[in-house]
Amino acid sequence: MKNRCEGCGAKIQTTDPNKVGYISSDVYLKNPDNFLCERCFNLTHYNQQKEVQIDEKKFYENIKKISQTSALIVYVVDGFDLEGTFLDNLSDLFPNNKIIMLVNKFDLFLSSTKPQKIYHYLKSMLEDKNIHVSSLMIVSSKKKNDLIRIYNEIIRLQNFNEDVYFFGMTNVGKSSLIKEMIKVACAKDSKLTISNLPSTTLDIIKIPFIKGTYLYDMPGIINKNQFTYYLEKNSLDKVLPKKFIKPKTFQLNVNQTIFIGGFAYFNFLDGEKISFVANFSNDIVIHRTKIENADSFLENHLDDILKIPSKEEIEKLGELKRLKFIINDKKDICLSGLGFATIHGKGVIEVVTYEPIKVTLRDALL
Ligand SMILES: Nc1nc2c(ncn2[C@@H]2O[C@H](COP(=O)(O)OP(=O)(O)OP(=O)(O)O)[C@@H](O)[C@H]2O)c(=O)[nH]1
Ligand SMILES: [Mg+2]
Repeated sequence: MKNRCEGCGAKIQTTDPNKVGYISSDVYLKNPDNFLCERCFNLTHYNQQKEVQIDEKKFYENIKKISQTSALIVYVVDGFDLEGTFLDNLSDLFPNNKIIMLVNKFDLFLSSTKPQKIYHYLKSMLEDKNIHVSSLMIVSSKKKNDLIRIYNEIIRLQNFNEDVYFFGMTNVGKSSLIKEMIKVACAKDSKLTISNLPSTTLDIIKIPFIKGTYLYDMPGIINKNQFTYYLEKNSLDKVLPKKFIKPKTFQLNVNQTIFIGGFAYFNFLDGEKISFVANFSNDIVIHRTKIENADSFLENHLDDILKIPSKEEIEKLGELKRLKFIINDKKDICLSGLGFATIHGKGVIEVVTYEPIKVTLRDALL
């Protein structure tokens, strides 16, 4: 019996349907060359999910081992959640390895967006945090040219014998990048499972690359500060955009509120008229109302207007928190795993969202 699922890397077993790597013995005996576990089969064909646990201790032991080799690290972040998927401790994890940093999902930005803006923003973020990478690229796993550029960069930096590890938080697109890159650049197919469910890849998957070296797809680091961690399939399908995001602009007066579905609301507490640009998935309802109605609005109109998240998801998200931001120029307020609002003007904004969610203020990216 080959012992790993080629979709998620879990150890294949035929005994417990509730544990990872399960294939029924019937299916296994009928087709012993099919090395997709039941969960990957369902994710690929029906997009059904089953809750899983990653073995974090083993994950960090693996990182330690990799950091003691001269492997090349391809570190992936999500361009639409830069702050939420950026790892401040990257240099501690891989102090001696060469690192290619990929900012993925650039296709979600309007076609007029200049990649240089994101490039310069990240360059200074890396400098501020004293993190050194060998190269920084703005890419999309959906763009053939980008996949070839990534391949060429790997070849340029990979010395004789060195393996390549794709690393980053869950859902940033590591498996998609590997799968598409080897298809385009090496004409090879892989069975890697891709889904919008966090923790699709469960264990390290080894894929033959060039000149006897290997590419490794790693499980993503779990991020409990991101909305996606708390969402089920229906909401994930709406929150994670499949195509580019159409920014929605509002002119806001003081004492008005903007709801981002039932995920968060922005109260405009003080200041002169501001412009508010919502950069969130096109399937999330953006709704304006009066501040005086805001707190009750969430409770009263979750089902008929705001739609998502569901009551069960809200229960998992826990208590609401309130954060005040003073805006005096052009700033983004980012909600991890959801998107960001760009605010032009001067004023005080209160963001109300759930306790675990990371909220960051930055100079406007675009
Ligand atoms: N728009 C867009 N979506 C992408 C891109 N790359 C990946 N995705 C989507 O992002 C989601 C996660 O992709 P995966 O490749 O499974 O991500 P991962 O980093 O391997 O995730 P884990 O295995 O959970 O750590 C899927 O819904 C993909 O279709 C991209 O370049 N653009
Ligand atoms: Mg994966």
